[in-house]
Amino acid sequence: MDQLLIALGSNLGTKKKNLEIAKNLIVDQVGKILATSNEYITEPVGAADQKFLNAVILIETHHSPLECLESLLKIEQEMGRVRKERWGNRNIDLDILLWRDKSGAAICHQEARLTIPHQHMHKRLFVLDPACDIAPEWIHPVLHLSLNELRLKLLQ
Ligand code: A4P
Ligand code: MG
Repeated sequence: MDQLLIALGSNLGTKKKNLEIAKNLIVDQVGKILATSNEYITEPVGAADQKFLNAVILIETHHSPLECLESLLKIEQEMGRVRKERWGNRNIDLDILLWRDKSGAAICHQEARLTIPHQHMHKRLFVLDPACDIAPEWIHPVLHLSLNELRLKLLQ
């Protein structure tokens, strides 16, 4: 089966609960969770002004990258709709970071609605810290460095 890394982030509402709900929906709609990182409280990067809770999970799936993206967008929408009425903001972000086919080869995907590897992942400690908990040796197929090497570069 194919494997993928998914980054989860929440900065609104009950953040820990949001990650739990998202993980349960991912199990229902995308595939089995093989590994879960620690959860990190992180300073907001960019426009957001509230701290985030970030994590990364390793999933195995029968679905294609685009099918998984559709499921993740649907989950965001399902969760967002509830929050929207209450908080007027989105409370969950689900991004596909990296993809491996059944032979373990890294798969790249390049189009407007889906870019794999995720285009900002190598610049973000809030992604690389949790990713390195569970997949430090995975290679970024464009930069040809492991996630651990990318993380160390950012820490320099
Ligand atoms: N899309 C393309 N490639 C992908 C991919 N690999 N995975 C498209 C998921 N989606 C992908 O995403 C917009 C569109 O990107 C999707 O419709 C999909 O077709 P979005 O999640 O709706 O929009 P967004 O959240 O505004 O953009 P993005 O890029 O996910 O936001 P960022 O840049 O990730 O910023 N600070 C901390 N500490 N922790 C965080 O988690 N997150 C953000 C969100 C800002 N600051 C943060 C954090
Ligand atoms: Mg996103």
